[in-house]
Amino acid sequence: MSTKCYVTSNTGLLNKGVSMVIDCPLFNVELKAIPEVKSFLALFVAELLKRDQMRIEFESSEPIGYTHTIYKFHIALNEGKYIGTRLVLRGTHAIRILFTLPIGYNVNIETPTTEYRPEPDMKPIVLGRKESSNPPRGQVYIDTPIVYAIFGVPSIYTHNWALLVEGDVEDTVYYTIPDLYDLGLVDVKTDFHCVTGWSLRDLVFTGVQVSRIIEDVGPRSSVKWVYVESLDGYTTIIPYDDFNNENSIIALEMNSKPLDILHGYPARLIIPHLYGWKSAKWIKRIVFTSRYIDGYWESLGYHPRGRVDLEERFKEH
Ligand SMILES: Nc1nc2c(c(=O)[nH]1)N[C@H]1C(S)=C(S)[C@@H](COP(=O)(O)O)O[C@H]1N2
Ligand SMILES: [Mo]
Repeated sequence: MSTKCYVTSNTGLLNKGVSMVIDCPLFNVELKAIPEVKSFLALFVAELLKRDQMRIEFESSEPIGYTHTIYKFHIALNEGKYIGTRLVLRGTHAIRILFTLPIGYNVNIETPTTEYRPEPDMKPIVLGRKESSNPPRGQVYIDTPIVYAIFGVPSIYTHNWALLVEGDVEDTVYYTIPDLYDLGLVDVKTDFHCVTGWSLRDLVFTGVQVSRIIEDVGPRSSVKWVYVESLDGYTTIIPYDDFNNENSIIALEMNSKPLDILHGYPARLIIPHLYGWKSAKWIKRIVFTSRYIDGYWESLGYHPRGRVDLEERFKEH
């Protein structure tokens, strides 16, 4: 059972009462039914957390696309606290297991742990998809947008809102809303794909091409990643080459109107060829960096890049 696990933490997790995530890739573990899932979990937990008196409670299962499923369990601790467990399956194969440890609970992990450090994948980027009435693999088109706000909708004070762009750059720049309009806007007509399996067709976003911002700040040649922080505490990370795509924009409008507050007003990222969780809403800070850092969903096992055409839903090792 011994495997190498990653340990990660960030303020988004802390907001959720989680002090750290232990994320363990699994290889060739076939589980055909829930009882098998549960007994596998019990074994794994006994090994990793050195606890054998445990109550494991099933919480829910969630399909992710057609091929993946997340099974969520609780391992009950004292005082109503619990260790959250997410078992990620592709078909009948368990590919990762993640534990979310509550604040104030310490474990001695005897399994070797390390930090997740992917190299950005340099496979050429496909620009958009050819016109097709079929959604990408594992996705279904729906008609009405679903709003996601994992930390709730933040309060926005437009008069003192500014977007800070910094990191390994020649010039740090703050943009107010008028500053962004002054840079000139472009329209991007695109489908939008949430990793959980829903897609929206033909949305029109209007905003500033990120290449304009890149011209302004001048990222250094060491830059490989772009880390994004939002007003609600949400974070995500994008490979620099995917960020710097001609279809990537800092969107201010959707379907010819200023963004609705629920969809990220005053500004959100739109990176059409990546799953929706990379398109952070209510953005406040963009950091160019040579170093990979997990954002919120990446710390819960989701892919460092998230390309839709390659179905990059979860981390692969
Ligand atoms: N700040 C912030 N940005 C976010 C999220 C969020 O919870 N907070 N959810 C992400 C996810 S998972 C998706 S699919 C899209 C959904 O965009 P929508 O709410 O405009 O439909 O926003 C992304 N950006
Ligand atoms: Mo999503």
